[in-house]
Amino acid sequence: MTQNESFTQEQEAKAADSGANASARFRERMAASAAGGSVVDHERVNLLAGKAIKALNDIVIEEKVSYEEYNALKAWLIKVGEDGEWPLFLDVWLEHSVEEVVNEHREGSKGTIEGPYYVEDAPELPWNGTIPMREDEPGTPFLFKGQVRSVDGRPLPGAKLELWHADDLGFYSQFAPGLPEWNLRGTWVADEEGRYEIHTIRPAPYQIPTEGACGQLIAAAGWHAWRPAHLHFKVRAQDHQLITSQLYFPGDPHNDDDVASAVKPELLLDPQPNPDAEGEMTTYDFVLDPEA
Ligand code: MBD
Ligand code: FE
Repeated sequence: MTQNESFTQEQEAKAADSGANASARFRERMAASAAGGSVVDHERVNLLAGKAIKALNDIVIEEKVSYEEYNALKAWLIKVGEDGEWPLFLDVWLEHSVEEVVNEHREGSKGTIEGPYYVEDAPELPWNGTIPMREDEPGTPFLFKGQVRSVDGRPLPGAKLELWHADDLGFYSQFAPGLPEWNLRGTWVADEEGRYEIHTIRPAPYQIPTEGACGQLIAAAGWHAWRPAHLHFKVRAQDHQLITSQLYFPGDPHNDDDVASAVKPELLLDPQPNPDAEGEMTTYDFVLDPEA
């Protein structure tokens, strides 16, 4: 049994905040980028909204949906908004398809979804820095090292790697309360050969909040709420396309049935005992495509 399966009520309440906080943070980011809702032209809205509405109507007709079911849907959709869980819902059940089509032609490293818990401007650290964490941060020490290169093999000096991940109980700073602001979030600047050496801890498997609307859907459908343990990355270098990715640990029971469908075989790490220090280490190189 992992720690997540023995959640206390207090921990459940903390997890519930995470979904709602993601809504507020997303709204702020959209306001800052001025992209909120006005950038998609009429023709595409007509096409996409039209197709989405038709797909739902087809389901109603094919499956002979009852008024009880229709009203249950209406009540649930209202609750998703009230609980602030639209970012959670969309990132868990839709973002993976967007990521797939947008990055279809990439030659470099695979990416995957960003999810709801990214925060810009995490503290900058040297190429071999230790992630901000609490003095008594629980978890196995984890050394993650590698190199950022272009698809032609050229190292990319000064590349920036942002890493964010959950703590040993599955909580993200700035979304669950009671954690230092930048806990387990940082930005590493690669050295003159594009190399980095990140000192952190291994994250725990993660259960999406179960007490809100998304959890209600999962329970009602008889699904599960688990994501495998994962590290989130954004990697950028001059004149190259940004990669948003996640990396996973072999043997995690949820690598094959991630609730967010965001695991790819290329994203599995191979951690080994660290011969020079306590804990584990692994290497992983990021290969970036040049800007289109
Ligand atoms: C996460 O930590 C996450 O990465 C995704 C995709 C959805 C919910 C929580
Ligand atoms: Fe995550």
